[in-house]
Amino acid sequence: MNIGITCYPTYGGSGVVATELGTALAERGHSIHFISYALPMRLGDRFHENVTFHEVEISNYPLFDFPLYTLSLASKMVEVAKYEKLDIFHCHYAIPHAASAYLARQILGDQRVRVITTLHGTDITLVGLEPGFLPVVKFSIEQSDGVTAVSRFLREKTITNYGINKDIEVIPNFINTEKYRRRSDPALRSTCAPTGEKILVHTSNFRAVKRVQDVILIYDQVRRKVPSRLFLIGDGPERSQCELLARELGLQDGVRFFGKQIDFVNILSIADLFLMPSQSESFGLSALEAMACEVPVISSSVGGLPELQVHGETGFIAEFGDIDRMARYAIDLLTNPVKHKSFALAARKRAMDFEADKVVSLYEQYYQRILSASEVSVTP
Ligand code: GMT
Repeated sequence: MNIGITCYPTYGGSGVVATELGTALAERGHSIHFISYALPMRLGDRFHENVTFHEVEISNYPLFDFPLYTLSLASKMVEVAKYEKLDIFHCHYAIPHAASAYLARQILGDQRVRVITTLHGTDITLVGLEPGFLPVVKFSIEQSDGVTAVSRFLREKTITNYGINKDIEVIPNFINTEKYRRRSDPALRSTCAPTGEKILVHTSNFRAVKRVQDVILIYDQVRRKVPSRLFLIGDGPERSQCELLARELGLQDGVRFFGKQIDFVNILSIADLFLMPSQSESFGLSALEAMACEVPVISSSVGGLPELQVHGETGFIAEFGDIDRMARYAIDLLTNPVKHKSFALAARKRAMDFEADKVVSLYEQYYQRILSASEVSVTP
């Protein structure tokens, strides 16, 4: 198939899923065309024979106070679809990609490119609900030929929040368990935790919904009982506040802010616990990455997290905001080596349920289903 994939190229789960999906499909022989305003972050480190990147240029004519990305993207989609004979536009994150794809499909007319929209999270639970976006989000989801959501939670939210009467296929996020696996590195471990401290990790885009301040407050309780260090990976609007909080609590020796990192399997491989106290999380891809590296997860109970991790087996789940309970769970696991080991192995086992190969096949089958439902011939 010839597939155009549009996603945010920046640090974030939806872009990671789109990029990993595209490269996996390319390895299966499909022709993949990424269409975005910059090279997707995880695409830059590899060359793929069947992958092409098409950059959307945004006009900055002085009349336009605001960049008209939605239109520039639609025009680029039309161009790529014509020249590359695309069968499908696969949009990751509805805003504004699904609207651009709708426009492009209308312009293309007879070429009948199918639009598939994958909903990832705040496009439905937060931003999409703003009055300035809602009618367009609802319309472009309804007009998509196929819609997928990364969890059952997100499918239900889409149906109830928008009153959408449309089949939404749940296709969960996935992980390459060969790449994401624990690799013992005693040298790194002793550099990062020289006196044998336990290592707690959190990775995110440091947006308010991730509650990174809660991560620091949990750690503040943990380190009183268990010698430990906290590693924070990622960056975003809350980072300065978090650095300030860590300093105010006198934690600067125990907390390390690594900033954005592309490949952090080595850090996950020396971690003892992953913290995800989010206020909103439709799936929790970074928790899955940790689980694949045998790191138990302490998380909130929001959104799709209970569909991913099993309370009392792969980690623990607590009410969002219940810092004390999360800290107690963390201390319990960090002070019980036998229990910790069994949770670590269960986390890895659970992660295998989301193995990339299986889930990429689900997407492939879904593409075929959408194409055949609309009686279109597929290019090989
Ligand atoms: O929805 C967002 O704010 C951004 C998006 C992203 O690009 O990281 O995150 C969502 O998509 C991820 C990949 O499907 C999920 O793992 C995250 O749970 C989800 N974030 C939220 O729901 C807050």
